[in-house]
Amino acid sequence: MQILKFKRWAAICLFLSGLAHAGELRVFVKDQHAKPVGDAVLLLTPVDPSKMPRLKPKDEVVDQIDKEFMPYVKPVVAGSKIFFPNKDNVRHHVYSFSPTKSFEIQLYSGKSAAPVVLDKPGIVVLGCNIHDWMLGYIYVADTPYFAKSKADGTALIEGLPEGDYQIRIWHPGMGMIAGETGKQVSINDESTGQLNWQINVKPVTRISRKNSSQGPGY
Ligand SMILES: [Cu+2]
Repeated sequence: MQILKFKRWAAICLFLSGLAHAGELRVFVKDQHAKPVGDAVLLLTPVDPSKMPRLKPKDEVVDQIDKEFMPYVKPVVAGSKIFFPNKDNVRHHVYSFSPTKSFEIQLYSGKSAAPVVLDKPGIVVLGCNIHDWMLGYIYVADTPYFAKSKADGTALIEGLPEGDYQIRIWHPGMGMIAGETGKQVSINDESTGQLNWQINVKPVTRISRKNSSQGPGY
């Protein structure tokens, strides 16, 4: 009886400590030339499907600034509402023809448009009918455990309960595949896991059109 009580107490302590300290994983993303890769999305899925928490959709923002989508790559959890505020003093006509979600919205300067709900996991490619160079990506994740790599190639996925995870990576230079998989990681509450990942990406050239020659109104 005494042992049983102790075990239950130990189990409660373990549960509480699990809540207090979640694990984290730092991933270093490099390309085929060993250069750091920014804008890569890292996603972790518990190997045991019963450990997958319910997704909590959020309100997210993809801005239009200087005739570009900001950020260029935006990972969001499935079900999230995406707002497209227009910070430019010109009009934009944002569209997606992606199977994940197809939509078109007219964005007038200073007016807010209705948000778009992205409930299906996958990739949404954003374009603009007025500025044909404008290109952006929304990665709609089917897991709450994700992060995007910074320009130095590092991504930190936080708030991970201890356990085993399948990890995926996606980058615009990998095209429309859902992500490269195959790696499994074990997360420990007490330490930060480290993982190096080298991916093959096609070069993505982005030219700033901040001072585009097109006149006002465009
Ligand atoms: Cu535009």
